[in-house]
Amino acid sequence: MKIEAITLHEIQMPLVHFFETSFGRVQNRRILLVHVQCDGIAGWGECVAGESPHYSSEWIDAAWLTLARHLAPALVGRTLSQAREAGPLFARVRGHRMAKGALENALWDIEARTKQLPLWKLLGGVRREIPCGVSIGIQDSPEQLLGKIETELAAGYRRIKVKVKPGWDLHILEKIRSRWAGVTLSVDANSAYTLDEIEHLRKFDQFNLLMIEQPLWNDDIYYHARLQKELRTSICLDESIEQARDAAYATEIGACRIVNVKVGRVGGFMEAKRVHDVCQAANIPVWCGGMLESGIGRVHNIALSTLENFRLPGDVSASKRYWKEDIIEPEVEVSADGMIAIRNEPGTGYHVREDAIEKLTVRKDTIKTA
Ligand code: OSB
Ligand code: MG
Repeated sequence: MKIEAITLHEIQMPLVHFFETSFGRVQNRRILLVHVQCDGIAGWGECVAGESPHYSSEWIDAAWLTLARHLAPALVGRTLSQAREAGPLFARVRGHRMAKGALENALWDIEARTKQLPLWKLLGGVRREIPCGVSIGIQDSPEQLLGKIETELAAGYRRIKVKVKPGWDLHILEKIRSRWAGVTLSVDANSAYTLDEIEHLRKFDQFNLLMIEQPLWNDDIYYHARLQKELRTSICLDESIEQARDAAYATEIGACRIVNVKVGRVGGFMEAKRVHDVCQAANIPVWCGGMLESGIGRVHNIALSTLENFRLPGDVSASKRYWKEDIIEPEVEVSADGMIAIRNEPGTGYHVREDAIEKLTVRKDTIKTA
């Protein structure tokens, strides 16, 4: 793979419904896509950084500059035989994992199609279908939330996750459980609590939750281990797992019993596979998280979810939950029993609608050899 040019695109797409977490609400997504041109074959990647540095320190405008000034120049003009060789070329740049992941994943896409292999197989996947859950944000009222849950259960989703924060937690869970005593239910706090609130967090135990995701600080592992000892509910770490070493440390000290893997958060497929492997060896199940991706990031999440230790339903759901019209063809669809069937064509198995991307693009920058 001789890398000839890298083009950054910012596209803007409104979400079908706003998405609110403990750190804020988003309605209009700004999405950074990378297009990598190799000799004869091109690939796409999505940088999952948000509109603001609230989920993590990364955000779209910082990722754009990091890609344009540092990461893309480290790749253009080089010849790689495998996508996994990209990581070491980025090593001089600290952090900026979502930016790195976007480029590395585009290279995996290219490598798969060059080898005429489905991406899921190249990654080492084993599943031919994957179970799907939904992540439902904080709503304007409890009634609105219950209405959303009803819709998603009717659509077949196998796990409901609701966002929580102080003031939108126990009373909401009571309402959900009194209507649906048996559904598989999780909560995600996105770091909204502190260790002083242990008595409050203990009250979550009565709701028979599959997990509580990232209750404490985004960069903490140690205090989550303290909290896990006090709770019956399993803790799942999201924000604080940025690399395989974090997963090793977290599982070793008992900071969680489940890990959320987001390919962007850990810097690309290679590190995501390492996180997966570390957790598998520690007998900790993982699942694939989501970042309100367009179709490009979404189908990468689907491919990753075919790895063996992705044992729980992911936040990988149908295109139409997010977008009036997605930028891939076909769109991602979920069956009535809450599964996504894995396509078997070379690459992702989905076609990127470049005409649609051009129409949605609000800025563009190409980096190539001088
Ligand atoms: O914490 O999992 C999270 C979206 C943006 C930022 C952080 C998170 C989320 C989600 C949405 O929960 C998952 C999805 O893409 O549906
Ligand atoms: Mg989360």
